[in-house]
Amino acid sequence: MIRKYVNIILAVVLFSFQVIGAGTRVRVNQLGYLPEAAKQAILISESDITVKDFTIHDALTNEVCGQFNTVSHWGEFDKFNSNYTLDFSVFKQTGAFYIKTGDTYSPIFFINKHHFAHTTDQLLTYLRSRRIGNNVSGGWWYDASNKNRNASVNASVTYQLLFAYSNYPDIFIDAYDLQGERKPNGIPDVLDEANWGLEWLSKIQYESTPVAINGKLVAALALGAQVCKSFDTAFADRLANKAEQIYRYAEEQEVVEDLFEIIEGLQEENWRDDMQLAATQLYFLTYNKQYLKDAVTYGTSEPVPPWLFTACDPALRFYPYVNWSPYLLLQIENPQIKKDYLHNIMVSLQRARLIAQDNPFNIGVNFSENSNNKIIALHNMCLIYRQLTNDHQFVDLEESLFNWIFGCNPWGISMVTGMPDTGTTPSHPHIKSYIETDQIPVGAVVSGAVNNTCLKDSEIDGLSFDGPYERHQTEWAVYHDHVNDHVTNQPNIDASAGLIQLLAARASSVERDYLFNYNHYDLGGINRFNPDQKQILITFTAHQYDDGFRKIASALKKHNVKAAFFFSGDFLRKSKAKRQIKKLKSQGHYIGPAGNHYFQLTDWDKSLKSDLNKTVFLNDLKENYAALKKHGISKQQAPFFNPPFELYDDNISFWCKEVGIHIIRSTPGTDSNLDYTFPEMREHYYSSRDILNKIMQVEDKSGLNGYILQFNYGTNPARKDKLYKHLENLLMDLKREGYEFVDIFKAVKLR
Ligand SMILES: [Ca+2]
Ligand SMILES: [Ca+2]
Repeated sequence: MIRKYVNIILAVVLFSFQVIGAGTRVRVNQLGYLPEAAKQAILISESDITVKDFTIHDALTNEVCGQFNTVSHWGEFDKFNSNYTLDFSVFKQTGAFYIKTGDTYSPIFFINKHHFAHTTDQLLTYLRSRRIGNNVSGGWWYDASNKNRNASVNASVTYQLLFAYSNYPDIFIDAYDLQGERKPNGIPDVLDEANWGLEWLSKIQYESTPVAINGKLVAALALGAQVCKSFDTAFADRLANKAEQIYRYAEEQEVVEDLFEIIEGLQEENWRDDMQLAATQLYFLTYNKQYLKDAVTYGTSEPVPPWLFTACDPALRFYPYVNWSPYLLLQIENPQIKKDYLHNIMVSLQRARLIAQDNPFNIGVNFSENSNNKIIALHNMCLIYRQLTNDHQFVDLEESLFNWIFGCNPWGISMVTGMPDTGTTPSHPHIKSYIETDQIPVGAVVSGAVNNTCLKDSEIDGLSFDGPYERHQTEWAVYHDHVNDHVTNQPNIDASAGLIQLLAARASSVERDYLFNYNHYDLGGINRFNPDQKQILITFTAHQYDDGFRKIASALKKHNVKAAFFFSGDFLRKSKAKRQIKKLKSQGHYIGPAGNHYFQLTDWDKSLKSDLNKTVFLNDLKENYAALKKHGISKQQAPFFNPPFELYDDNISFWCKEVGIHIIRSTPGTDSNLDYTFPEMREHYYSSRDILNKIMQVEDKSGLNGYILQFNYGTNPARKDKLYKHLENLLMDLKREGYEFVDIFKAVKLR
């Protein structure tokens, strides 16, 4: 017994005396981790420190959710004297969390696969916002700071969209049409966007276009023909003919250009990679053996991506950053070709791993221009390799590259504007819309960090920058969130297109049913769910009164309805609440928070109460969760919050989102929640008959699909005509009309 006691004291002493020095930061992937994935955070410190363990806490309640000693010391790196990897792969809870070690805290991060469900839509929205011209004469996507046409980048973006779709056809939604209008057209939006690219690319004067671009045109058009076949045969045929026509021209062209090697003014110096992909896509389109032969011949000159073997290559010297041909050829039934390409891919990824071993962030690229494009490209190479071979040896590299993009980097910044909306993201990007109007579009990937040596003599060399990120610059990697830095902080569409593939892979782990968010939102709170389903969610709220308990519980039981109950902290602390909540829990109902003291959060005009701020609000909510905990209900089980009087604003929704909570309220229009009124309120009084009639009127007129009907759990004794006495009949009537009553998780599909 004594020994055990001593051990406990030692453990406490060790933990509390763990000294964390100045300039210590824990970097995480702020967008989030998949529950089943490998999960790592990186600790960097300018001081010489020892880290042995860390804890993971719920972002709102601060409760310890896990304690870990899975810490590995990386050693010194550049100006950071201490670097550690904190591994929490075994932690699979879902929600919003932070890491704490000593007195250092990480930013908040999320673990939840559904977090990835709609990220590709956001990136497509960004691309849509880059459209210019029209698709009759040929519209294109422009990049960050000028509206020039760039056929090379447009072809690569188009190809990447088509490639992402062909790998993950099920995850893309249909909310927009070809013109980019918000109108579903039966075609996944990623293909509408690809179509925008294909229209222009198919009209380009290829006779006056360099071979490197013509190769890209062929690859995009041929893949477009393959993918679009099932949507529009005529369009697909047109693309296929054009692809072969350009290919025949480009084949002749290469012989001439080979003598000159690099055309004046063209930044890109490799073209056989483009012709290899062109030939490969034509082979998969036509199964003409000559194309396969061509692909193999072109491939011999560039077996691996050159940028993995160079230090300071200019942005587009080796473009595009991934040549998918080797990965596609891995799939054909020819043992020699298979083996050759497998070797080449392994050489590329092993080279990347060697680079990654030299830095604590495990990043396998050299920091030359457009490093984020390369990081995303390498990630996608690891991913596709793993999927094709089932060899998982590069999965750590894959996750580290993904983590870097979303904040696991020296600066702790996500490299994508506005993603996640709760995170630290570029706030001064070098992009025209921000420079001219202060607007930052969501989903723009900035070009990324560059090695200090490569920056020498660049246009930003010699400019002085200040701000919180400067402390984290190293010789290895320099990044400025500054509008004047067009080298590291200028978004580019190529990287955003590549990121679609990355996020599509994560989104594909989400069940199809959950991919499409049909919820309706008001000020960031859910006020209706899928209107295409004949389903209703029944909710109750309680603070002061509980007289409805018996009737409500029995009506719900009788009709086997799983409802959602929102209780204030004051209610939960009452002694009689215990028995009621036990019963409701045993019947399978959801029980969640309604505000600790049920204080009004905003005025009726939705302006925030003057004494309310984020800390006050979150502390109040925390107290409500503490009261729920006493009834054995954790925050994890209760992520939906129904604000007092259903009053809230955008700020409150955002604060909730940051700590992993969703606001939900009733669907306006049925007056169901007016059952608290009593006759003394005169013209503001609503009898049960009034309310029930109104509900059935709405049903009759437009249906109640996806409606959230909210009632009061108890009401003022002055109201004698209690609506809950009619609940059983109401449920029966609605059932008779064909409605299904669903529980809150099934209704809003956010978990
Ligand atoms: Ca569409
Ligand atoms: Ca090229």
